[in-house]
Amino acid sequence: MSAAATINSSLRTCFAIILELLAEHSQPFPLNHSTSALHLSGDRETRITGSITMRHLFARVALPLGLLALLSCSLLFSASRPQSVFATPRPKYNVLFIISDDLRPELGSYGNPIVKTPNIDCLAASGTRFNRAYAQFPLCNPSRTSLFNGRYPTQTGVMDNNTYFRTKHPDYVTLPQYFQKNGYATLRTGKIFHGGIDDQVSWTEGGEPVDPAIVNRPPSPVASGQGAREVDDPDVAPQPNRPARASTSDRIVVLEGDGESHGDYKIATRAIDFLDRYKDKPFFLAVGFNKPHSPPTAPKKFFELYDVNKIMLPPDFNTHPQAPPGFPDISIPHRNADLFIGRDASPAEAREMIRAYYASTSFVDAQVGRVLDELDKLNLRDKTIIVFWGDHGYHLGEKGKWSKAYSLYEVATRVPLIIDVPGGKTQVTERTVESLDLYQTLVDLCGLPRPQGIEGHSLVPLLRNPKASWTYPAFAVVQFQGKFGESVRTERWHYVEWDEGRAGAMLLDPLTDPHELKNLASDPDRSPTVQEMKSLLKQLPTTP
Ligand SMILES: [Ca+2]
Repeated sequence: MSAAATINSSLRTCFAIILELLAEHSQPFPLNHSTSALHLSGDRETRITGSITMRHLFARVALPLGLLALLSCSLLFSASRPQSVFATPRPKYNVLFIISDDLRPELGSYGNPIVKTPNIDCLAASGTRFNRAYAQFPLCNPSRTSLFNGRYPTQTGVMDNNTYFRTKHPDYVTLPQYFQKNGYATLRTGKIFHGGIDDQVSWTEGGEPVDPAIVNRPPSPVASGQGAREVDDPDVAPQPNRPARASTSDRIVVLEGDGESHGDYKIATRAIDFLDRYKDKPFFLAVGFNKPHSPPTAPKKFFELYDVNKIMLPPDFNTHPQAPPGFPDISIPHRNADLFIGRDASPAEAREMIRAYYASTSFVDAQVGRVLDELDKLNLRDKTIIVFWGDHGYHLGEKGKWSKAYSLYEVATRVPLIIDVPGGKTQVTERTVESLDLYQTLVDLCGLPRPQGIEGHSLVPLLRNPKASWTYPAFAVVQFQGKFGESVRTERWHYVEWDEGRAGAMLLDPLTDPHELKNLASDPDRSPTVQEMKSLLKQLPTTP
């Protein structure tokens, strides 16, 4: 090795040590002070400068400066080296994106005193919990398509569980695909986009082709309004090549042991395998658990965590789905799509079903714990941004409904959302945020260039200060009975209308009416509020 090569090699080593020291003592964003000049989408030097605290001043400045002084003579000899160490790509955080299917925010960390979710609660304890996070559509495929493309369902055009977004928008760059284009290994295990509708090009490993049996299904007559009002949804009715959903979905499943035979256990096992194999590379690992989606499923030991006699029914429980007096009929579909399909739910059966949903939630929590344990074991926690998200809300007997489909009530659109960033601390924010904000947020946190054409708002300001000023409402939409329904949620109000109000509207006051039992849309005293909320709905982007 030549003298110059030896010097360059030594320099790289020394600078690597300095950068490591800086990284070790820095935080990715300034949690402990208010440096306003920090731009998370900026370069590494900006991050380091913005992260300085008094506590770490010596470690971050004095120590590296001392090492720099020792190196200064060597630097004189290296001015002509072909590649500056500063040209080294900035460190990249990994992303671990965990999804739970049909999980509403019924978690210990979200204040539920019964549900046992120690692993997710632990994650919430080291990260930021979003208390008012909302999905953009109360159905799997439209909600996930919206998030992973950073666009509203009114732009993607995906409003059912049959449509693959690339048939309408072949040019979209999905969130994992964007990370892949920026040097990440993108890894999929479990349900990320939708069952039978994966987006294979988004993944370095784990992608699957779309299933023609799913994407070639006819449009949902429930959504389009074609056919009788009570006609079955394709998800519910028997299909030529599919078993009747009523017989597969509407039941409680008890597993043996730790649930090793179940898909969700295997999804976590595959995630662990991915972590082991990709631990040395920047990765975007998406882990999509199928539970507590119907049928509620869990090992016996998780059912035993819950005394059915202590399960409370919601104050607006009904044995069958029905809009309460004073609410638009269209606000609650007459037929359930997931549980109690085409049959009444007695109070005793309802308690058993809620217990099963909780047990299924605890089962997911255990799988989350297995993945996080592996992350810790591999010492990846300090290099990995973790997102935990549910794809939409869920009715557990509220207004007699046992599903999410086509409901724009709070319980159908509100989701659990936790973001754990290395160096973070326990925080809760009450700001209204949208699932699709995660696209911008993760791009920002990882220092990637801002993509074009993406909606939503980076949540980084709220990660830095959960009480930061925030003026953005959360939108959700549905297509039901041929009518377009729109919801807008601010911190103060919740407003919904169908067919621009011609098929009904509702104004809810979350402050005084958290269970949404009283519709104020026709209250003359609330007319200014209704007008204000209607004007917010006009901000909802539509297809360009
Ligand atoms: Ca779902």
